[in-house]
Amino acid sequence: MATSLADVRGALTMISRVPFNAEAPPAALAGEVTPTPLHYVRSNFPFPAHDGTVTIGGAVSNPMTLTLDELRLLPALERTVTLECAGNGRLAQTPLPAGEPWGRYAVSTARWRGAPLHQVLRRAAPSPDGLEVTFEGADHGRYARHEDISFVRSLPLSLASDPASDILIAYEMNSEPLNREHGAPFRLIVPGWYGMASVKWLKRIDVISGRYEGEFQTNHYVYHHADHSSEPVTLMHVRARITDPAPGSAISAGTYRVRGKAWSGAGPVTSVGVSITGGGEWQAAELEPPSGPHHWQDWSFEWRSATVGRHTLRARATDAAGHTQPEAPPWNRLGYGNNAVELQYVDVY
Ligand SMILES: Nc1nc2c(c(=O)[nH]1)N[C@H]1C(S)=C(S)[C@@H](COP(=O)(O)O)O[C@H]1N2
Ligand SMILES: [Mo]
Repeated sequence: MATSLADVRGALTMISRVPFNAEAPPAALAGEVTPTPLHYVRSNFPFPAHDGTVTIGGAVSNPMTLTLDELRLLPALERTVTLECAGNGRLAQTPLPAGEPWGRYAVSTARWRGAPLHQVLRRAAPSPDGLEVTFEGADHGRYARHEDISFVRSLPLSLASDPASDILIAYEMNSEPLNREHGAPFRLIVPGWYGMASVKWLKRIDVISGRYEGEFQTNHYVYHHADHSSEPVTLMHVRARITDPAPGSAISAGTYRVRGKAWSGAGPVTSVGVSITGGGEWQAAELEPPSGPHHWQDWSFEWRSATVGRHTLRARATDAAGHTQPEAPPWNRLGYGNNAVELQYVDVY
């Protein structure tokens, strides 16, 4: 079933109409994969026109322009990937930073199919002094102090040409041709990274021999910390979410199996702790092994003898890199990367 913009707008919570930004409903996190109409949408500019080709150039010895059909001729790779906007959770930061007022649902998971980026790059034959690769979307417009810029991001050439990074030029999402809001006819998918790296409506790929310093690389999508240090936004921070009981729900007294999701851009989640008291006391949840390298994991916790009254549930994940979640939202000027432990209170009857 193809999804029209009207369907999408009905299922999602609108953040802004033009450019179209919309948050997923809690149901987006219910299953292994988020149904396409429930997948959050983030765009910096109005949806663009696209001529159906992508050009690979810059410091390469074999520049080329490829159509969708030509991309489809390359061996296809399919990967299930959790995508989270770096601004997810911004509303919980204090003082509130500028930027789209995302609540907690700018996160979703989809099955992407496309051409492996490393194969496309290999055919173009990057020159030995190549350092980074820039990816340009067809979307553009007025932004910050710029009259008219397009959405461009870069990645290190070493990462872009590494088969193990699983970076795709994706043309299918959940077994259907990519739709307009998610980047038709094709987009980049960079597993493990916050969503800004996954450039939609991909139009140009250029190998460059220096560092890319465009607006969306060195001004936006940068952590400007309170101490004035800064660093680029890259991998998704480790995070757990309670999905059941749902926010604001009431349950009956007794035993209840609490369920949730957990994810991290830095390798699998290795443990999830649940607290039902506030103030600490983390008890180990049962964590499902990842069913793929790049998507969220299920966890559950047997909550015994829930007594009548209000209870405070929290979940905290730790990943393979040893990172865990902070208790308080980390503040930075543009409000990125908030992975603080979330509180969900539940009324028991
Ligand atoms: N061309 C283009 N690609 C883009 C963006 C954009 O504004 N323009 N936004 C990025 C951001 S910030 C995110 S979080 C993801 C969101 O992808 P989705 O809309 O498919 O969920 O797209 C990324 N790719
Ligand atoms: Mo984003």
